[in-house]
Formats: sequence, structure tokens, C-alpha cells
Amino acid sequence: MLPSRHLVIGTLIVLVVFIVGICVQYPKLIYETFSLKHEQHPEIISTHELIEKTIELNYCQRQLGIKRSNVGRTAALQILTPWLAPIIWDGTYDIDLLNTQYKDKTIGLFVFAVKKYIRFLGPFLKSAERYFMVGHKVRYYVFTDKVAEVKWPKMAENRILVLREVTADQRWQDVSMRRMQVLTNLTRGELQTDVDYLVCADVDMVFADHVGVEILGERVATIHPGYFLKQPLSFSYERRPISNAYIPYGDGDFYYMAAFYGGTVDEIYKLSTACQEGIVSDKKKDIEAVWQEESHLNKYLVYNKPTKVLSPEYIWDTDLPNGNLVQKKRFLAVHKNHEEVRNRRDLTDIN
Ligand code: 4GW
Ligand code: MN
Repeated sequence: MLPSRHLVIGTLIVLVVFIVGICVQYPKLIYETFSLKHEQHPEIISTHELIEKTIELNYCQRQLGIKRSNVGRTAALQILTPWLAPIIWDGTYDIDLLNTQYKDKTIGLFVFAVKKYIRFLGPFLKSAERYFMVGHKVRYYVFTDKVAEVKWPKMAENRILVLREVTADQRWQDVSMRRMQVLTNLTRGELQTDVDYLVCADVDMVFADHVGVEILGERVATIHPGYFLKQPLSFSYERRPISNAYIPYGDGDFYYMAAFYGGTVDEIYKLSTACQEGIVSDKKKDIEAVWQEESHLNKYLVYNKPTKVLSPEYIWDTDLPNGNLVQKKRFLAVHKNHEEVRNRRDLTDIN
């Protein structure tokens, strides 16, 4: 016998009332049961997962930025080089963990302030006190021809300034290249015992945000902020085979800027020795690499890959395009008064 129509309708009404009742009573249970994506409760996301999510987010943001600016090559925006060295971007590391790892290390900061560039030393050191390796043992190595003009900065405990006199070369190209020779002597000598890691910097810069132990490694170089989206074929490597800094087309991964690099004392000794030998060998042939010691540095790093690469966060200039892809600008070029102190990219001499 078929059930009567009233019975079927009655049963249906009871069922609907029952389901609606459950939904009202237990909305969360219903949501989680039928939701396609079972999201974790925020409280139970671990720090590790959080870091991974941050990295993913940063990566996506950069990818989006690239799409918007129609750029094809993305290698420099990754967080890993093809030889598996980390590329340091904001959010890719846990600074507390690293601070503990490096807490007993002494870090040297090497800088040249010769002739008119002495004017950059004060702001450079002041900004370093505020942002560079805060809380760690730091030794500044300042080389200048104007020892009497150095204004001693107010320094935190556990930070020391070592001041050394250096002869001022007449040509600015030689001033800049001289740094390699001085570095060779320094890393072969006293730094062997006094310092664990050495960071080498241009003086016409200021620290504008945290720069800490995340940059330390055996051999560390910074991607030139003007080239981080460019193809290797357009890098301004030295292309004349006669120079010791020659890099053939097809070789090379990044264009590094000589304004900020570092490493262990032994590594900087090897690097500066190689660059210095290249410079001397070129001089004997009466030639000079297109970007002086930066060309030799790039040559060395193409064939001795950095163990860590710093993103353009670590050298930036406010005039540069694509700043939206670089959220933290940690080490900034000081805009020079071109009448008083010329930029070497202008290729003009000053005394
Ligand atoms: C052009 O007239 C000059 S002077 C180019 C460099 C000069 C220079 C450089 C100088 O007179 N004194 C000096 O100490 N330097 C050091 O070399 C200083 O540490 C400076 O940051 C570094 C590299 O020179 P730069 O900063 O002018 O190079 P770019 O243009 O690549 O930043
Ligand atoms: Mn500079």
C-alpha cells in the first residue's frame, strides 16, 4: 500500500525542521563538514608554517609585481640561486634564531673614506650604529688620508673603531681599486685573529633599516639594484678578452655591486687577492677593466659562486625603477652633490 500524500508531506516537513535546527545549533560543524577547504584554526599554525607562509606570500607578491611590470626573467627574485645558495629577502629568515647562532662572532666593517669622500663617513658610521649588526661585536676598519678630520661617532658598547691612514691615489679609479690591495693585507694580517666575518662597503651610503647576521656567510655578494631584472647578456661585465676581468657572453648569473659584499676572513683574503692580481695584471697591459674592481669582483664571483646572495634590499638608490618589488630598503646610496663630489659612474676625475 502506498503511504498517503499527507504522510509524505508531514515526514518531509519534520525532516526540514530537523536539518534547519541542526544548522542553527551547530553552524561550525556544518561549515567544517561541507566546506571544501578545511582551514586550520589560526592558533595552531606553528612558527615554522608561519615563516613558510610569509615566504610564499612574499614570493607571490614579487611574481605579481613582475607580471605587472612585464619582466621576463625572474631569477633574481627567487629565494634560491641555481646552485642552491639562499637569496636574502625580507621574511625568508628567523632573525632571533640567527642572532643566537652568531652571538659569539665578531663582525668587521671595512670602509674607505679618502679625499672628499671623508664627508660621507660621519653619516655612514652613525647609521651603522643604528642599524648594522645591533647587539653584536663590531669592529669598524676605516681607511682615510684625513685621519685628523674623522669625527668619532658615539658608539655602543662592544663596538670598536680602528682608524688607519692610507695614501690618497691621484686617480679616483685607483682610490677605488686600492681597496683590494688594502683588504689583502688586512685579511692576511690582524683580521685573522680579530674578526670572524668581514663586510666591505662603499662609504657614500647609509643604513636605513636592519642589516644583521642574516647577511653573514662564507662568501656573500649583493645583486646590483640596477640589474636585478636584467638578462645576463646585458650585464656590464668586462667583455674584452684582453682584460683579466673578462667574462664571456653566456657565463654569469647575476651582476654584483662592489658597494657591499663580505665573507669569512679567509674567503675575503682569497677574493681580494684574486681581484688585486687581476688589477695588477691589467695595469701591466696598460688597460683597466670597465668598472674597475667591480669588474674583477664579478669575474671572481662568476667562477667562485657566492654561498649567499643579498637581494637589492641591501643596496638601493631611491632613483631606481621597480622599487615596488623591493619592500625594505636597508642600505641606501647617498645622493651626491655632483658639483662637489662626482659619482664614479660619471667617469670624471676629482682630487
Ligand atoms: C670620482 O670623481 C670619484 S672620487 C669616484 C670615486 C671616488 C672616491 C671613492 C674617492 O674620492 N674617495 C673614496 O674614498 N672613494 C671610495 O671608493 C669610497 O669608499 C667610495 O664609496 C668607493 C667607491 O667609489 P664610489 O662610491 O664613487 O663608486 P660608485 O659610483 O660605484 O658608488
Ligand atoms: Mn658608492
